[in-house]
This record gives sequence, C-alpha cells and structure tokens, in this order.
Amino acid sequence: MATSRVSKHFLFQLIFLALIAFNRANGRSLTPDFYKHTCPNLVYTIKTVVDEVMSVAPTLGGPLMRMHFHDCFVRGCDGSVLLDTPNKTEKYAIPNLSIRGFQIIDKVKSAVEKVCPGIVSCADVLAAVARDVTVALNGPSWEVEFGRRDGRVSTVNEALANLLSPFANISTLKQGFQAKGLSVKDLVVLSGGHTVGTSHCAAFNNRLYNFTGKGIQNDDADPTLDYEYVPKLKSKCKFGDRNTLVEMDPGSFKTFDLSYFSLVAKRRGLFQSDAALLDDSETRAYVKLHALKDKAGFFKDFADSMIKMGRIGVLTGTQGEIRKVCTKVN
Ligand code: HEM
Ligand SMILES: *[C@@H]1O[C@H](CO)[C@@H](O)[C@H](O)[C@H]1NC(C)=O
Ligand SMILES: *[C@@H]1O[C@H](CO)[C@@H](O)[C@H](O)[C@H]1NC(C)=O
Ligand SMILES: *[C@@H]1O[C@H](CO)[C@@H](O)[C@H](O)[C@H]1NC(C)=O
Ligand SMILES: CC(=O)N[C@H]1CO[C@H](CO)[C@@H](O)[C@@H]1O
Repeated sequence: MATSRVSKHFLFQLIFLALIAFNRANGRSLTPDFYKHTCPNLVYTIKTVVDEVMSVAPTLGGPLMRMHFHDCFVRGCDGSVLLDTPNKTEKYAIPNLSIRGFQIIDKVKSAVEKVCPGIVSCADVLAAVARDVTVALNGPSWEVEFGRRDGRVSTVNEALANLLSPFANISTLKQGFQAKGLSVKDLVVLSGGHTVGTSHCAAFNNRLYNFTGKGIQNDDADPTLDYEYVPKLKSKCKFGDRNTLVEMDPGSFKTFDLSYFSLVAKRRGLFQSDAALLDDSETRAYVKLHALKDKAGFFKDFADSMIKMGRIGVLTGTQGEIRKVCTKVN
C-alpha cells in the first residue's frame, strides 16, 4: 500500500518535472500578456525609443534584428549576447565581430527601467526590439511573446560552436537549425532577414578571388555565383579586403521586402550560406516562389518563424534573473 502510494506520488512528480522541462524547451510559458499588469506600457516604451533611433539611424535596424538571432542561437534567448564581463564573452566571437547597436539596447533598457524597474528582462527587450526594427524597415509585425529571463553566462566558445558560418553548406545549415528545434522552412524564411543590412567583405571575399585556391590571376570565383555579378562585387571588395561594408540587398537594404529571394534565385546571394538555399529542394522551391510574388506569404512566415526562434531554450519562472543592466549580471 504505502510503497504504491509513494511510487504514485513519485510518478506525479516525474510527470510534473517532465512538463516543466518541456515548457522550458519550447518556450510554452511565454505569452504576449506576460507584463500586462507589471509593465502595461512596455511595448509602447520600447517602440518609442526604437522609432526614434530608426528615424536617425536606419542602418541600425539590420544589426538589431540580427542580435536577437545571435542571442537565441547561443544558450537560448537569454540575453547572453549582451554580456560584457571580464571573461571573453559571446561578443568576442568571430561571427560577432560585426554586431553593432549594443548601445541602443542599453538605451531601450534604461527607458524600460524608468517605467518598470527590475521587471523586464534584457532577453525580452531584444525580442521586442527585433520586431520593432522589422516594422520600421517596412517589414511584417507580430505579437511578441514575453516572459524570458536573463542568463548569467556567456562564453566565446559556445558562440563559436553555435553560430552558423556564412561559408556553411546546406547540410550544415539544416543541422544547425534542427539542433535549435527549427525547421528547414524556418531556415529559408529567416535567411530572408538578409533583405536588410550590410556585410563586411570578409564574409564573401573568398567567393570572388580565390575560391578553390587556384589563385587570383586564374579567375577563381565561386562558380555558383552569377558570373556577371562577380565584377560588381569585386569593384566593392578588393582582393584581401575584409572591412568594407556592402549592402546585402543592393538598392533596397533599408527595406524589408522580397528582393532577397530574387537575388538568391538569380544566383546573386552574397554568402555561400545564401547560395546554399538552392541546393535543397524545399528551400529552393521556397526561394523560387517568393522571388516572384507572395509578399504576404513571406511576411506571415517570417513573423511565425521569428516567434518560434524567440522560444529557443528560454529561461522562465525562477530560472536566471532580471538583469538591471544588460551588459552585466546582477
Ligand atoms: C542561416 C544562417 C545565417 C548566416 C550564416 C548568417 C550570416 C550573416 C553574416 C556573415 C552577416 C554579415 C555580418 C557582417 O559582416 O557585418 C549577416 C548579416 C545579417 N544577418 Fe545573418 N546569417 C544567418 C541567419 C540570419 C537570421 C536568422 C537573421 C534574422 C532573422 C539574420 C539577419 C541578418 C541581418 C539583418 C544582417 C545585417 C546586419 C547588419 O546590417 O549589420 N541572419 N548574417
Ligand atoms: C566567466 O568564466 C568563469 C570561468 O570559466 C565562469 O564560471 C563564469 O560563469 C563566467 N561568467 C560569465 C558571465 O559568463
Ligand atoms: C558540408 O560542410 C561540412 C562541414 O564543413 C562537411 O563536413 C560536409 O562534408 C559538407 N557537406 C557537403 C554535402 O558538402
Ligand atoms: C589562394 O588560396 C590558396 C589555398 O588556400 C593559397 O595557398 C594561395 O596563397 C591563395 N592565393 C592568393 C593569391 O592569395
Ligand atoms: C574579436 C573581436 O573583435 N570582438 C569584438 C566583438 O564585439 C565587441 C563589442 O562590440 C568588441 O569589443 C570586440 O572587440
């Protein structure tokens, strides 16, 4: 009798723990209403600062959208990308070299602390900012889910292990997304974020000059790159140039639109990771369809995939903390 009651109790505990683990893993406990009572003006407060910034510095839209992606792919969306401790943190990782806009997050967080001190996590601020910059760039809107808490750890090695490289092939990209619970569709949809922003020449210089190692004098460009596009890119990025900034979606890099997909379809995607979307039947079909039309479809998909990305490995409940300052653990 007694043992069966004990084991029954134990079983319930197990189920309870399993449910918690499940919640944590897929962010079930996040909700748009999370701060409804504790910080009713949150969404408005964040949007006001973001709109102000975007009206004077629209090129910060790209890096701010990208920051949420980098946060979520390393240790889950826990604000760890923002930490700036004496340790070598994620900020120091090579793929991060180019993340800008940390001071904007500090500015937003200060505004939020003024209206609701100690309530809102930096991870949630990042998620809201990513949505607000997307809207400011004429992209889709979505209802941001809240309730994330901030992590206390950030290390360079984890960032290097989890962030995907612009030199990655399609199987590595698919695996990288799958490891975070994201689908092949999420991969192609979220790559559409490259419709805005700029890149350093370092991320694709190899494709222009010395792709196989035959050397610059032998016209050694990546054969998957449109032959007529190569001289245009070469005029922007000289051999060995790593630092010049190039518009990823030339002509409309400040507008969130479908043109990323038409570039990729024309074999003018900037990175090998963009070109790789033509190497899988599902991602290729998506690129080809959206290169031509269906802006509404892409906008809806992007919103859905961003919400899904925002749930990766989140800390909730009593896990982690609510950081006072986004660059430091409390
Ligand atoms: C699929 C794997 C991805 C790879 C390999 C990748 C790689 C890169 C690289 C190398 C840059 C250029 C950074 C620089 O040199 O300044 C970049 C920029 C950017 N990425 Fe991605 N990215 C990926 C996915 C994403 C996702 C999921 C998003 C967001 C939804 C995103 C949004 C952006 C944006 C907005 C920029 C422009 C940043 C700026 O203007 O400074 N990327 N990405
Ligand atoms: C800094 O590094 C130490 C030792 O590796 C680690 O225990 C600590 O969690 C790290 N701090 C942060 C904020 O990542
Ligand atoms: C993709 O890249 C990975 C890692 O560099 C490599 O191991 C793999 O063989 C590549 N796959 C294909 C199909 O080229
Ligand atoms: C081209 O790449 C090969 C192999 O990586 C390298 O040995 C060679 O020095 C490079 N050529 C130039 C001109 O940089
Ligand atoms: C290796 C490297 O240059 N890392 C940089 C990453 O980003 C931070 C913050 O902008 C820089 O201070 C680091 O130098």
